[in-house]
Amino acid sequence: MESAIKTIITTFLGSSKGGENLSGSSFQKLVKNQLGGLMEDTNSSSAVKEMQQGLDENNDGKVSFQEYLTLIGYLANNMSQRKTEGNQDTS
Ligand SMILES: [Ca+2]
Repeated sequence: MESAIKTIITTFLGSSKGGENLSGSSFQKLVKNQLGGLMEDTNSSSAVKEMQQGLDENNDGKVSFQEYLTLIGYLANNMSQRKTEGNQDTS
């Protein structure tokens, strides 16, 4: 559990180069490289951009750590629902 939380943080900081926000292109790269197995359309720049706009609560064009956690929470929720339904995801 601790290592999972650390991974969430280091993945963000690695992509933001230690900054507080991910730029649009950093977010594209993170989603494509790290979340391709969990999400569809990660190779579509326009789909990822749309997702980024959905997460961008303060509309500054960047993804803050808080906004990034919204995505993680959404993905975790999705995965948990799939497991509850009995469709075990082998990835
Ligand atoms: Ca933002």
